[in-house]
Amino acid sequence: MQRLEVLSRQLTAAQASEDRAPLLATRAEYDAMYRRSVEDPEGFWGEMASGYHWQEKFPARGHLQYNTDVRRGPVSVQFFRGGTTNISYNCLDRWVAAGRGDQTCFIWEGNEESDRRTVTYRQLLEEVSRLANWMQSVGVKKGDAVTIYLPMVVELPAAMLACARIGAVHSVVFGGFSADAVAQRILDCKGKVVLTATGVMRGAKPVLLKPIVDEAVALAAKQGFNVSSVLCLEVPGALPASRTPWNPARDVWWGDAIPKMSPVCPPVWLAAEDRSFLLYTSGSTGKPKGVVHTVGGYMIGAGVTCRYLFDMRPGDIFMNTADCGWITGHTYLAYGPLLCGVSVVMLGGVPTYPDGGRLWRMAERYKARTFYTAPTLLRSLLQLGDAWPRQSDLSSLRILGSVGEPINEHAWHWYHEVVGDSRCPIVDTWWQTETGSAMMAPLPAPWMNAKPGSAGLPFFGVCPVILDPATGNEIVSTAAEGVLALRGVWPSMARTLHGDHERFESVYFAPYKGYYFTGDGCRRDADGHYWITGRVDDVINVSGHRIGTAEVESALTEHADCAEAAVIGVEHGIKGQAIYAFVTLRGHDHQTEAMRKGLMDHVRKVIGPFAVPEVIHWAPALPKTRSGKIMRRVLRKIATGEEKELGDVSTLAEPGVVEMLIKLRGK
Ligand code: 6R9
Repeated sequence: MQRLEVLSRQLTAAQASEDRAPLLATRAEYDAMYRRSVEDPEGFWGEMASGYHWQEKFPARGHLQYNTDVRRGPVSVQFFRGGTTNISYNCLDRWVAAGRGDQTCFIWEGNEESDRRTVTYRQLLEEVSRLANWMQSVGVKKGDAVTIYLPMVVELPAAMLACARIGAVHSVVFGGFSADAVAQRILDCKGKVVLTATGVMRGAKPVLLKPIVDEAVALAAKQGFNVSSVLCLEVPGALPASRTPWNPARDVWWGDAIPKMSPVCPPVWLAAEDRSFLLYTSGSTGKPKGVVHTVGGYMIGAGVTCRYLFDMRPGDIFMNTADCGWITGHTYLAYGPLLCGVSVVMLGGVPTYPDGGRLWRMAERYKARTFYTAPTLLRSLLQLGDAWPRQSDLSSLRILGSVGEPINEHAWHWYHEVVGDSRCPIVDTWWQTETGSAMMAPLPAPWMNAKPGSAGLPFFGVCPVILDPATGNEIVSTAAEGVLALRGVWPSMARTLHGDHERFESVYFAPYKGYYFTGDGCRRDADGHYWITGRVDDVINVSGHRIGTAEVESALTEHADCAEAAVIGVEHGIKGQAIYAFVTLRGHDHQTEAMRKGLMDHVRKVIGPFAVPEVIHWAPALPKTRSGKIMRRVLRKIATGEEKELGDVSTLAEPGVVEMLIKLRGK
């Protein structure tokens, strides 16, 4: 029986390799291309970019100019200088012109398994053009910011592409963010137009969106900034149109306005270094960073990584569980796959609704070739048991991708053996909002020998270096451990932080002069494979969402009863990390469950549900050094019950605090 199983597995493996030769068949091929990419980035990327449509071609030489060394002057990076293009043209028109207009572009399922929709490349081009025409009709011009606050419906990537078509700079705000957070983002980029929806069902839970936008717009108005138009899509389920709050002077129904627009909208040709979008992400201070990406470089980074890391070819079926509110949804759901002409499978609902088999039935139904997800979701799926994936025929799968956090060995093996039947390489892509596209990954090639939990080898053009955190010196031996930095430049790297180039330089380029500092710790093994060990700054990773501890602390301390707060990340079986907050109240006698709930509700209101602390630990005082710095290292040990390993506490101003906090654990 067992032998039969092994035999059938080998057969499928043989079939898998038969149906398509791997892109980089040998290690030598990768090495040669990699060497070329780092020795002559200008020539290499120029050639890579030539597979795309450029309205005006950039010169073969002189198109790349950069400085990443703060000692030599301002940080600036320019790729494909002199070229003009449009990413929406490359994602859509190019395929329609090539006779692929009737090919499916998006396959969508909503909250209920019976909610299904497919959209072809031609249909999407028309929808995008109508939206682009509407935006132009309300005054949106090249360079203007547009806020997109939509659930995962096909209209979300369509809205992004519509902005790209006319050179508007989109800022997609994840649907889990609160009104305060939406307002903060609208104010930062001065987005006069907001695209949203009535609301959406997530499992059995309705999530309202339009009322949140109304509140955010009112908050922005209080600060003196007026949003002029809100386009609202009616998504059936959560909030009927008739009960949706409405301001006729400002609000427009999507279903009324968009079908009336012309389905033809010529793309605006943009300079390679024009802005394509903004995406807010967390850093180690309370204020989110508006990461700025550009038109040309981002496009090439997204397209080329899709080609080589996921082997995407026109007509392939690619399934991605990411939300467009995060960078993974931008690069590997909206843009990259369409640049490669594939059909993208997307889910608008909860991945475990109505049960643990939902995603696997979708993969079977649409014959997904590649499946891309995050370790946190894998951990919650594997908990539900092997029966769910085994109930579906997953023989169409060829490549499995992972992103967002280091994948633990247990989840890796489950993914590889149970989901992939030991046949599919796991492409564990390490990258960041700021890098724009994947920087390291095991390539999906037979020679790769990917190791469970390792982010593999650098992608073309990427030069990872491991620095000694104390001296800042590069550790040159192959086996090394320290902080991860990147040397040189790559096309899809962020160019600045919106409105704050100084912060861009100080966060990424000042800590280690001459390098881009990633904020991650990393180990390189004797084979040259990279292992990400997690953030070295005050950023935590909850279910693949980046959250700054300072953001949660500032939300807590805004609460009238909170005197002080210190937030740390603790290990969590499913989420990777969970938020653990120590809170000092004004007056210690209110340490009640109601107060706890009040604080949690406040964080929900200021940031959103995903940032609510898992634990609130009452702290009459916090352990501080004599210079007043909170000793987070001590807090981490107290939170996890490892107080025997507190380490050096000689700098503590009040040693009694530690005892007190230990007594209050679990209270
Ligand atoms: C793409 C994305 C970036 C941070 C990054 C790192 C962690 C992402 C990872 C990973 C280990 C991987 N991270 N992918 N850690 N292995 N494959 O997630 O962007 O939301 O900006 O987060 O996520 O810590 O620095 P972003």
